[in-house]
Amino acid sequence: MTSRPERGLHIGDEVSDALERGIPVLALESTIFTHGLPRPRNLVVALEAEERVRAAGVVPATIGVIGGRATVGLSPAEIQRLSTDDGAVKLSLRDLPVASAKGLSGGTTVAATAFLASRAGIRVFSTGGLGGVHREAQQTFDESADLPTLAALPLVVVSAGVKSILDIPLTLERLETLNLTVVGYRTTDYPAFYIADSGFDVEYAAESADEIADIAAARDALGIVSTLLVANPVDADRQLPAEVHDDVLARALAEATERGVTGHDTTPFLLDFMQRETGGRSLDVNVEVYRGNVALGAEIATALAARA
Ligand code: PSU
Ligand code: MN
Repeated sequence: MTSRPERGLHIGDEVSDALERGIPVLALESTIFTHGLPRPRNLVVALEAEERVRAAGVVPATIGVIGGRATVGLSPAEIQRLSTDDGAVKLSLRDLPVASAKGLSGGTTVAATAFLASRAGIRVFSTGGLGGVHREAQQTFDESADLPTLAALPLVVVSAGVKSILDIPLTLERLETLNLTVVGYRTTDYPAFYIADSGFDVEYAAESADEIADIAAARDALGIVSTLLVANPVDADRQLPAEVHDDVLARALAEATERGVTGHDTTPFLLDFMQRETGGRSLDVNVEVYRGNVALGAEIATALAARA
């Protein structure tokens, strides 16, 4: 028999050992560095995130697909390989079977990462911004698979809300429909990734990682299977200035329409445009936001592991 690519989930040794021993683990996605951030900063950011997690006494599990193998806990060499691979594809949940059978490599979106993390038994996942409902979704039906996927998984996911490239009020409506619990971290202002306050509110704030762990534990005790979303805003003094943000966003949206960008290309296109047109300023904010989410995710993973 010829050898076939590995079909199931591969869990790295360090992650599998940590899960067995009850050491906290934090999942991290890979689309952020295959399709969200430009080279060479993408690799720096991905490796730095892992370092930060480790410094907090938590084991990082960066998730992605290498040569068809869905991997929970990529090695630094695998992260490097993915971050420089021109053939790396953007893999949402529905793409995983094809990637696996065809031996493709790629970055996993929030939806795919969350699914694989959950299959491995990981409970906390930090990302930058979630996918959500795109502007004009009333016509295009473009709503990220992140939302329904997270609605069916028992995770805690830390993000800085959704980017203002999306329709934020429509996204908040869908979070409600899908039974996704949302808490702001020390605020009820819902953040819009580059900016601390989108102008829209959530109902509840949580004041600490411990309180977030309490809410997750209460959810589990009630038998509710749905992700707890933690919206963690960037510090107001580090956000993208409002004038810069509004100007570049308007131009990004116009350019996407003009070029007819649709479907899964939309998010990477808009992010890339924002980065180029702000001369890297939005990139600095992006990195800052991600650092904050990784740090909070590590604290939550620790708080949850302490009560197991
Ligand atoms: N939002 C960001 N940065 C990103 C993404 C979203 O601010 O890099 C990525 C995430 O991996 C997310 C995916 O899961 O884009 C959503 O893509 P889509 O809208 O095609 O579902
Ligand atoms: Mn989409």
